Amino acid sequence: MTSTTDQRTDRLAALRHSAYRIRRNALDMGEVQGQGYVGQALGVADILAVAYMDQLRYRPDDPHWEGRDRFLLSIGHYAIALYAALAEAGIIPVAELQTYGSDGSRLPMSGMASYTPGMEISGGSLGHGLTVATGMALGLRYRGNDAQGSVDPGGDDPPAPPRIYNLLSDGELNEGSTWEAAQVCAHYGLDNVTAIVDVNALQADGPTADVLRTEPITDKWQAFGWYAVRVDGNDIEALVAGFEELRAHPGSPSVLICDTRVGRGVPLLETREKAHFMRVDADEWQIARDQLEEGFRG
Ligand SMILES: Cc1ncc(C[n+]2csc(CCOP(=O)(O)OP(=O)(O)O)c2C)c(N)n1
Ligand SMILES: [Mg+2]
Repeated sequence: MTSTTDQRTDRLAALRHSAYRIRRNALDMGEVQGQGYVGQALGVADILAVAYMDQLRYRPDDPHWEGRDRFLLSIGHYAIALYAALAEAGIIPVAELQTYGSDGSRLPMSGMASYTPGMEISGGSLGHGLTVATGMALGLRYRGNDAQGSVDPGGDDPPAPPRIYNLLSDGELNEGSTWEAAQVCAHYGLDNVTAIVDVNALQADGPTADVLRTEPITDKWQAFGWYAVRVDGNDIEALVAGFEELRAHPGSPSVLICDTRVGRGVPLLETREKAHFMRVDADEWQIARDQLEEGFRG
């Protein structure tokens, strides 16, 4: 018989493999365009692996299922990361990633809800994700979400109300609208809202610490009435534990603050100077894939 420890070890190993494939998917898409927000995608791959392959409830063949957890990507420029995860989750075919950013593709370079299955909102105007999450959570509450929307009649999902997740960036902590939404969530005790902050310490104009200081991030969320946990966002085990801790906390919204590294898993890209939007030479993509595989296989 398999012990609980063995099961957890297997679960973490499967998630590490998913994170590897998400990174692979992102590199493959990056190669199609020769450039893009590849560094961010590599940085959040572990978060997305744990979210999509361990935490979120959804039906891959029915992206609009009422009982699904909603994952809102307010950072429209991170679309490449989400596509990589949606492919890993079986919501879009892996082969379709080759159309990334091309005319007529369902996978535009900035996230568009009307184009892509599983893309809940059109992000890109930074600072709006948490405001939409707040409205969705209130809407679900007023609709009596737990009675109507969340029970999966055909499946064996537990009948819990849908959760709303918002992945936001450290740059979005500079937006007043983020903090307005944070106040509203806390005021209404929206404990089905979970914010996930990608603290990659970077923005388009340079390091976040130079553009507009956001620290101490945990203290700020706590002061706004949120249950806040900060983890190494590139540590699968810490992420799983963090999500579990948030889930077990009722009565207030919760936030997982994730410190990540841009380009994580590909040394060639971890050390790029212009990391916000990367141009990668044609012959470097295979080097990147090789480095990724080498790091994963250990
Ligand atoms: C409201 C708004 N202001 C400015 C921009 C332009 N912009 C696009 S990405 C970006 C950087 C924001 O920081 P972050 O998301 O942390 O960047 P990254 O980690 O991807 O480098 C900015 C300022 C925008 N999209 N929306
Ligand atoms: Mg950033």
